[in-house]
Amino acid sequence: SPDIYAPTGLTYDDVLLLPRLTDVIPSEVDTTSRLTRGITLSTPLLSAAMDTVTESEMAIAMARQGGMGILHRNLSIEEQADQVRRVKRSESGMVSDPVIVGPDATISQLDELCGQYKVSGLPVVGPDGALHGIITNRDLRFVPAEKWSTIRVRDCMTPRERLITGRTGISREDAKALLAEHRIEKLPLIDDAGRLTGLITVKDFVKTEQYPNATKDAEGRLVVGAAVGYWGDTWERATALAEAGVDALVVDTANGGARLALEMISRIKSDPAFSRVEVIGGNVATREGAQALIDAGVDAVKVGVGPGSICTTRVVAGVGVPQVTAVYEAARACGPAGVPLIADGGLQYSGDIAKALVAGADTVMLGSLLAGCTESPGDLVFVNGKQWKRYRGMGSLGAMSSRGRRSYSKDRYFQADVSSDSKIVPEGIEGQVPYSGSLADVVYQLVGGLHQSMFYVGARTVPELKERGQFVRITSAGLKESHPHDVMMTAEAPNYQSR
Ligand code: RVP
Repeated sequence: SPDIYAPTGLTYDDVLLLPRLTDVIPSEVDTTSRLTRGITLSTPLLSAAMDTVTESEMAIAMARQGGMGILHRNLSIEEQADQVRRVKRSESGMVSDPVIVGPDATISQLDELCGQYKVSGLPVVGPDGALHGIITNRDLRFVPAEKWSTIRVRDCMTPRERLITGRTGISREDAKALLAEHRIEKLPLIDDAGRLTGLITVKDFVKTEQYPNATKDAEGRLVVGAAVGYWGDTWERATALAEAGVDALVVDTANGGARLALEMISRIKSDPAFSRVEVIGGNVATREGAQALIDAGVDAVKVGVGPGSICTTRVVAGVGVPQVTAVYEAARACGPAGVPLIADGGLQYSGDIAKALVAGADTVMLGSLLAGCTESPGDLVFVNGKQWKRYRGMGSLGAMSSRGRRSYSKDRYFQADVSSDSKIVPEGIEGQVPYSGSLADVVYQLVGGLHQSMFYVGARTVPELKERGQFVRITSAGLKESHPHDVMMTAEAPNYQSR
């Protein structure tokens, strides 16, 4: 019989990268990497599908920085699909499916729509699709609030005759010129029959220039992923997300080797309704697990059983593989198959990103490192004069029980059949992380760290890093030496907090 004592498992803190002779400098490296078969990121970072990490605000911020967010699934189907739409509408060369309002809607109804989609004005469109006008903040400036429930959109809008419009298919440059010439902020696009076909806004041009590395789809919209399960209403959820324009679905489970999850992947992959959607499967931690996902047809394999900062799977179930070994093993299946690998969980510092890539990953997924950002869901909490944000495992009691605001994710831990909260066996904890400011600043430090890694290793590109990277195994004395030691820290660095 085979030896039941498998080889040693190593994790990020067990290894360091060897410095190599180099003529690369940090500012000239290129961090572009493949997320899935069909999506490439200029920043190889994903935000975790967790209810204290990724909703639309985080997903928008991640895509702008060249990464991507995965919307969590502790939401109703409608709520989650709505989050997808918010990301897809947030900025693009042109919105092909803009939010609209009917001429007979009241100003109160209009205000609600604007709030819901975070926009400042809407095209007014009749039942036949014809453009009647446009209504923006400016048109409402002199309408007293007490009249909002009775006055109608058609009475305050800028009507069609006074509107500057563009033709369907107008070039970026021409659109920009029209906006500038007429000093307007929104340019509705119409076809020969006068029907609204799209909307271009000044804000989109500004954003495009502000975020040159943003991850966008073929139509210029930000990309977004979303988590789904493997049973119950999963099919309905996946369909609603695809209709809302999601770019990638993550069949999100704590055990990607489960037959039900593998079957869901095959089913989604073989249905033409999902032909434009990338499918990510996980989580696995072995070569065998990765191969099963590849055989099921995934576009990327997600690796990580138990490394998460809030995860207790390894102590509750005694199951898992230290993350560097897990990634290395899974990559032995992913590499030959040409399927990208996502290293999910357990990253504590920017240096862990390069370690993950050298071990065999193409991108990494982050929870605790991003949960403290302004863009993550939840309010700031003050404890002992310091600012924190709540962060909890999706397998924690709070996330899986009815005391959570919503709970649709018990099946991530295969406990969907558990009827009462007292019968839940949690595999995660609830906690808090220090408030860390804007995602842009956090990503700047993370990517900056990766640039430094690539410089030391002498790699201009991620494939070069994977080729040239070599590990040295360290001991606990080596780890102690790696961190600041024998000094009392008197100032906090933006990329180093002692824990
Ligand atoms: P970390 O970045 O170390 O905080 O880990 C985040 C990852 O942990 C998630 O992407 C997910 O794979 C995993 N997770 C989420 N919830 C739980 C749990 O409750 N056990 N684990």
